[in-house]
Amino acid sequence: MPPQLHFHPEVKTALDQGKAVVALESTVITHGLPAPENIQVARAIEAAVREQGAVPATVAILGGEITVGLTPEQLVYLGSAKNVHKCSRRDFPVVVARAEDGATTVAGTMMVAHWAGIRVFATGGIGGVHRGHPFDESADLLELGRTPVAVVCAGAKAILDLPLTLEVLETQGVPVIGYQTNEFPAFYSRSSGLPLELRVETASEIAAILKAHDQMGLTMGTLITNPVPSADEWPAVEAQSVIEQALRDAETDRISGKAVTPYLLQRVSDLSGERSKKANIALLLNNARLGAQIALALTADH
Ligand code: PSU
Ligand code: MN
Repeated sequence: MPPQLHFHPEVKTALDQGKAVVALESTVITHGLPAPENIQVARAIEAAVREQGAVPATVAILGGEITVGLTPEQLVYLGSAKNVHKCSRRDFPVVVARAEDGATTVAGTMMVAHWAGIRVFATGGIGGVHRGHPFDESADLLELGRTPVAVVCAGAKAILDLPLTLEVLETQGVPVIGYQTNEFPAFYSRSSGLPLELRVETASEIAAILKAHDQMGLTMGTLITNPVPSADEWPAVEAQSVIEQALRDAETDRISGKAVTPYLLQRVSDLSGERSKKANIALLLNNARLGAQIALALTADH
């Protein structure tokens, strides 16, 4: 375990006692949702984990310390601070050495969850392969190939190339599980038209798959895809034109590197307002609940 890892006492106790803990990311707070609502949403996600009987562990880097489980004050600080680095795998050494602040992406949060001994992580959407830029492939996909953490998400946003994203996950050896769905969900909408091979109905079936995974000593991650609840869905046909506009704007503004995803998220949010926000918040809470149920199912026979 790296010496820079620091635990919230509640998380530390829960882990020592073998209780259910769910890791949560922080880039969605700093770069994925508009302030000041981002802080309320982050709190609601933690509350959704607690309601199921598990302990939330939001991950971030604060003054160079890798922090597992934030206090309410730390969460407010992170959600309102400027110049918080978006931290994927390659950003960790720099932000830690310079004692700066960082929000962890899916890749970054998986790394920390694994160090901390947290098996389940809930988020909104993973990064993927960018449309029209097949070499712009999120580090999330490679982390899923190398780090044994289960990631609960609502699929990936249609700003991405979803068929290529699924191909990379296959190449990386990552099981992609549909929770009560036959299709890869497209974040705002329940369906992408892309079939999944693997469907499960319950959290305990997922826990059984994770236990078998660990018994074999396998080192890759697992992707659990949980469609947005129907009542909060933003149908793909409606999202389509907004997404295309956001992609054109990114080309015009010559956005590149780690700025691409936050730029597209911001544009989609600006162009669609409440419609996308409602789906975004609903799916985050829905994933937090499922993540907690899986973490609880994993501890069931302890
Ligand atoms: N997709 C979303 N919301 C998000 C992200 C992705 O719908 O907040 C964030 C996550 O933290 C994800 C990161 O890990 O963006 C991916 O960034 P990139 O494509 O640069 O790897
Ligand atoms: Mn990229």
